[in-house]
Amino acid sequence: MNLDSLTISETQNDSSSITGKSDDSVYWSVAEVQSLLDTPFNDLIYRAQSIHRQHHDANGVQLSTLISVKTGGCPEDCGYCPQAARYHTGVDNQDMLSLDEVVSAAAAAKANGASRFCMGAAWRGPKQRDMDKMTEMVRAVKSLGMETCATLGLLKPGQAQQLGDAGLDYYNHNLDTAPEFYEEIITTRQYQDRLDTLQQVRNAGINVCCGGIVGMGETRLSRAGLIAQLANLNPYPESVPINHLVQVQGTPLYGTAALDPLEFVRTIAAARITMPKAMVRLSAGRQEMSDAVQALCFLAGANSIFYGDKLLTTGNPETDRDRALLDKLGLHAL
Ligand code: SAM
Ligand code: DTB
Ligand code: SF4
Repeated sequence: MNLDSLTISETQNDSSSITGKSDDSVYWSVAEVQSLLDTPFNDLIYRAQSIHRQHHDANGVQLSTLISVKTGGCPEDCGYCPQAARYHTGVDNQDMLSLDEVVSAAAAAKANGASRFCMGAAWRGPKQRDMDKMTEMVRAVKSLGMETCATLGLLKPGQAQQLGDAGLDYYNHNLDTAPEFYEEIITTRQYQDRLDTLQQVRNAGINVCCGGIVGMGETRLSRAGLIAQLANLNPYPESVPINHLVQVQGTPLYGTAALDPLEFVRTIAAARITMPKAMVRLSAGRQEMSDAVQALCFLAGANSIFYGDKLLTTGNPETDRDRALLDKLGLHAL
């Protein structure tokens, strides 16, 4: 670690008030993020909530609905993923959905109150024939008046631009975890490949949606490493999904020791403090979370969720349960 830069960066931290750094381009060392995660819980949540209120509607939650446009049979080896062909998880492979199927799902999501529709595909990355279908889907969903998002894996040069030209608002591509833990989870693509795809998305003028997964057996230091990587992207992502590992039988990570839910809440708070203006999404894993833990996540600065009965292949809380939770907390959809 470079102690000089740590000192400078900490000085920036010290000079700020309890509400933290407000300069968007500020650098966060892993040590600084770890010291955030080490903060007494009440102090951490207070600081996160204070920053949250400076930049966002304190009681607003953005709703994104997911659809898997191409399911299973993926050649990659992501250790958490039920869609990797090499693991036997019981996911039925499904060819690409038709345009009609996608448009009616998007219209239903809109009618339910979602503002963004995110299309996911179990690919290493899209081939050109896939791109033709994807751009058609993006155009059609956009014309319903929804925000569009896609998560299709690694992009080759030119592909981000094609998606942008079709009206794609956000591209989701996660760093997943800290660089030093990454190779224990995925070997078929490198961390740098992900950073390259994110850069292409930026260059094409598309908003970046990038986050990770916690509960994969990583240390608190690795959670700090993930948050620092995200926060130091320049600029940091507009949208930051924090996923809790959904353990799926047949994947290598099935049976990983459970993470203390309060560690998850701390991770959300660190994301909020280090990326004040981002939408921080309480993402996969909500079905297994109590209302109380989710409420703490909103208090810690989460202001977006995946909304709809299914994520890609696994379950998400029923929309009725989510409506009841939002009502109970006095939260409204953005
Ligand atoms: N195939 C593309 C890719 O990997 O970029 C897009 C879809 S992939 C399923 C999108 C993200 O979903 C992954 O990067 C990972 O962060 C998340 N994810 C997948 N399986 C998960 C699980 N079991 N629990 C939590 N998050 C998961
Ligand atoms: C993200 O960060 N989480 C979503 C979305 N982006 C694509 C996916 C979660 C997938 C959970 C496992 C599944 O349903 O297959
Ligand atoms: Fe494939 Fe994406 Fe799953 Fe990795 S996370 S196995 S790339 S679908």
